[in-house]
Amino acid sequence: MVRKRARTKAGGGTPAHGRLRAALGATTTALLTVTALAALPQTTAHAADTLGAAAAEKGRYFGAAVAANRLGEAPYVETLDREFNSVTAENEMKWDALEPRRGTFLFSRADQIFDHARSRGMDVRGHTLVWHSQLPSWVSGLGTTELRSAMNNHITQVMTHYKGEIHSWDVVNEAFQDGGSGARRNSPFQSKLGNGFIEEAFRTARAADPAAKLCYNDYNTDGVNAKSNAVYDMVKDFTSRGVPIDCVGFQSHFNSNSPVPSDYRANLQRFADLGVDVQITELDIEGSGQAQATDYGNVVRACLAVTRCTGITVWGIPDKYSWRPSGTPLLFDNDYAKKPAYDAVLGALGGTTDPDDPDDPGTPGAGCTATYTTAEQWGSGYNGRVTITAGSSPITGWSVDVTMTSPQKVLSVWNGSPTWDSGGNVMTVRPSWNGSLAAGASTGFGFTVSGGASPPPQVGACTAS
Ligand code: G2I
Repeated sequence: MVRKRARTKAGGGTPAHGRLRAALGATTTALLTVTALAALPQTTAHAADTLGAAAAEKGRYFGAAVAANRLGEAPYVETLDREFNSVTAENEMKWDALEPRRGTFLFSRADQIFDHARSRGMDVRGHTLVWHSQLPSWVSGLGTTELRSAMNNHITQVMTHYKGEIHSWDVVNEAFQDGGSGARRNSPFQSKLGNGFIEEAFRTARAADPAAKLCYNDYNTDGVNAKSNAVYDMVKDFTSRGVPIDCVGFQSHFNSNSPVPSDYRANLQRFADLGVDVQITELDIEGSGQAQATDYGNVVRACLAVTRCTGITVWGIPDKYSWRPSGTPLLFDNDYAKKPAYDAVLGALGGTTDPDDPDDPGTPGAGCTATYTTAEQWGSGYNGRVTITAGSSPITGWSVDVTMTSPQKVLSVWNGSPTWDSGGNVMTVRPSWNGSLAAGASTGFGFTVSGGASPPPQVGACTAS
């Protein structure tokens, strides 16, 4: 059995949830230590230097979507194994892959990914049980009674195969329409089983694997809008009636037409306030350079600001294998070099890149990067620190926008000169005395905020002069 083999290899068969709980316990201690050290000037604390390790120190997982047919490529596997501690099968656990003919289940491709991950101690996200897309035609051809039985059988067979080993399952994916209607999307499930199909799928899933977190997953629900309101109402209804649901997945596919919403964190928080976990499940952001890096950093900071945001998955590893490669939306370039977006994510997670690592060039070319950390926090405020690092050419000046959330106010700024926008919550910080930096050199500024220990500020791109 795949499950038993994977458990043995994973070392002692600790179930995914047990390991997550252990990581959370360790995190509390690690956070206290880091906070205490950060308060002491001149002290160097060891910071994690991979995405997975840095996220684990914050009690989160950091995952990637993986394709089975890339597992023979050395740099792909090297990057996956080094950086990530959770894996989602990009296509291999979808209905057309697992049950192409009624009652014939083909697990080998999915098991390849599952075994790779579990044998290395990574968590696995299950994606996805009930979805209108990548659905074999035999399913769409069924009548109501047969469709109900096929849906419940598919959920039960697949979840039983991986029972106790998948930390979260996307039970239902993309069941709501885009646009302002808030209506359900038309699909064989919707048209034949009606609104109740979602509830039925979740009840069947709970019975099949009680240890798995059961998620509803969708896109264009990342900010507050008609579609996310409809999902919100469904989750609220489910939790009030005891329908089993544990998490909501926010796919977070962003580009210039669909940018990171300004109320991203607030939207995650309102779902968390319903008593479910939230997860960023398919993150990718089209773009390049500092603009892309800033967006990635902001997404990570939003997750960290929401206690119940338990992890982030990026939808692929190098740009060339993204489902939309021309948008270069991922953290690694086509040669697996870390992009500025990688540095921003690692920085936001509290890790640091290793300056001696030849595979980690940081930001190429002129320019600068800005990374944010909270140095100290107390009941009603915090001290923030922004580190400015020059790229591969010297710079003579820099500027960074830092945005606070009302009613937060900045009480003081050191090692930087602020100017304020008319609304009073965005400050543009320029050097006081520390504008000239040699290539690769760093400086920083700090500031004290009152009016709330969270959320952390949104830190924009660094502009060099
Ligand atoms: O479209 C992006 C994602 C939106 N949310 C749900 C995700 O499951 C979805 O993933 C994408 C995969 O990244 C693509 O790789 O889902 C697509 C299908 O809806 C996947 O594309 C398919 C191609 O359309 C097929 O032609 C191809 O055979 O990938 C298949 C396997 O490579």
